[in-house]
Amino acid sequence: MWKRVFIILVLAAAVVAIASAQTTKPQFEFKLYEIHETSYPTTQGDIEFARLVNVGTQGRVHITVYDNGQLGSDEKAIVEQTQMGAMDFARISLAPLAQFVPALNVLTLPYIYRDGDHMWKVLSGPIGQKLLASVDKANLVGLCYYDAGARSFYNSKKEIKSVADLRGMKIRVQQAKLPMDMVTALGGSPTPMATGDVYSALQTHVIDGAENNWPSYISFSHFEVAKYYTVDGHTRVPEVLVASKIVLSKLTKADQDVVMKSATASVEYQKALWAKSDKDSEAKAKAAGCIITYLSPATIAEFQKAVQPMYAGYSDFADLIAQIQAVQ
Ligand code: GTR
Repeated sequence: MWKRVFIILVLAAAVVAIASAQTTKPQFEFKLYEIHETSYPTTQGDIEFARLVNVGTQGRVHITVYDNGQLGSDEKAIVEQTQMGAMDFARISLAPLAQFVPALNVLTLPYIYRDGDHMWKVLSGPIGQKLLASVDKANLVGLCYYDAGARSFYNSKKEIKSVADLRGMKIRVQQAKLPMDMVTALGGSPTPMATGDVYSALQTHVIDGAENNWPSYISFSHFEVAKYYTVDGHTRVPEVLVASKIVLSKLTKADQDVVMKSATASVEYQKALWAKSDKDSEAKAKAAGCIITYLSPATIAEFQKAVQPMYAGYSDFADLIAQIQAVQ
């Protein structure tokens, strides 16, 4: 009798062990694209997101972050791959993404936000969340925004102290129409280019300069080949985490919810890392001997005035622009 009970107990334990092994073995193995190196704040946000998804789905969904541009350094091409389901998840800049969903452009207009707090009120409020959901039209699922601070100009030639100093300068921009129009409005000559090509283009003087936030200026090593950085803060271009709609639809509704909630839960973590990296990167640029030009409010006003005519080009979104500017 006891022998039989013992055998039943052993069998029951084996069944439980097999069942729990099944829940820990992933049903889905996904790839997440990221251009930045491992310690960069967006990569750390991606890693936290992937961890939360794994915990929340009890191991059913496993996401590997492929950072450092291992899967390519052209974000526009990555968006296309994600639309087709060849890439599962991607963390990309909103500028190339806006090429596929035009209304998103308004979030990247020069000087549209008073400061970083204003931008976050817009992004986490109804306007930002509606725009994030609208990437659905491009066969993507918008998961969350991450911080990318403010972008400014840098170059290898000279200090830029006024709008006039930009005249005729060949400036690399992201592969999108809006930043091209912006450089034109400021008197420069825009050159769209994939991220991975910028360092050598600066080094070989194919371009005179580029524009980006402090952490990218340092982590892409652009400071080595373009030592003049002018803090004009012309745009705030948020980062976005997207999923392929085709891929996400393979999950149960409950697991899709876990994915959405995990993305939202990773935002504050990324923002805190961003704030630190922004300060540290500015300090690194100083320590490396970069020539940093801080502009007076009057000169910033000149930059704002020069880009103002661009707003007319987005008159289809005039209401949206007004709503963004009105957010307090
Ligand atoms: C960075 C952004 C990257 C990439 C890069 C660029 O700030 O995080 O995703 O878009 O700018 O200018 O190419």
